[in-house]
Amino acid sequence: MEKLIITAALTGAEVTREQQPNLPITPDEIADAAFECAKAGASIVHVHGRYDDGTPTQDKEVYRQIINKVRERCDVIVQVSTGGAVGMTAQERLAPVTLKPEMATLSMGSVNFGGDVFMNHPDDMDIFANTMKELGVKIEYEVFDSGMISTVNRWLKKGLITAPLHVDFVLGIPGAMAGTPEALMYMRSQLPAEASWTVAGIGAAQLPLATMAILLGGHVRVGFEDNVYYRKGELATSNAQLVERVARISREMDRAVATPAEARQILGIPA
Ligand code: KMH
Ligand code: ZN
Repeated sequence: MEKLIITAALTGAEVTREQQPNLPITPDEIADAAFECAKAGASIVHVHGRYDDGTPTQDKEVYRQIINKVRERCDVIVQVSTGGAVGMTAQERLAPVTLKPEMATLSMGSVNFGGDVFMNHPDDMDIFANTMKELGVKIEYEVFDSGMISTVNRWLKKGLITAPLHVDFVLGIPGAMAGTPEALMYMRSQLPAEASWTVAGIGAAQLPLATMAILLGGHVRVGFEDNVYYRKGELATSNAQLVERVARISREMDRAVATPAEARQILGIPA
């Protein structure tokens, strides 16, 4: 089986220091967390910008610092968020892509998101996809609900996007697709042929869905953006602790963990 790509979603836009005291916020803290996660087996870091007071931002300069500081510390694929935070404009959200990171996310539709609505207008999604294509940024299609994988398939059929595709199933957001084994099996059954996939289980769904992905030949995303606990009632001490556990389970199951160079090869990112 293909080696396992582990993505560490280090910060997100919603989690606070009150919920997770070890949440990395500043570019230096994010770079430290990226280094520790890379050491533990992550080959991708999914990053969100924050101002020093914790407010989410898509400010290009904040992302520039994050990317440069991560690169100074270690070799890992930096994947910038274009989801940003609920309520940001599409233009704001797209800003970090102009830095030409190796990878960026592209949310494939609108969805209720806890008590909010995460808006992704089809026209904006088109602009995001075209910009990423033009700049040579590898897209990770973020799929929160079943209609979004249909959209990936529709785009592929129309020739708007081309293989090799990499899809991330984000499962367990209140208002979106459930974080259950059945939901993951359905999503996987809808994947275009040859596409690679990752699962990001939210909260308590993180570990069971990660374990399923290891078995099924998918890839895994863990980290504080999606889950702040190590187990019920016990906060994780770091993002790296969550990465380490997934790497350990994978190795125990005889599935080796990909290095960043191997992940680039699997995803079709130029070295
Ligand atoms: N913060 C969420 C509203 C992404 O990074 O691409 C969206 C999000 C998706 O986190
Ligand atoms: Zn994100």
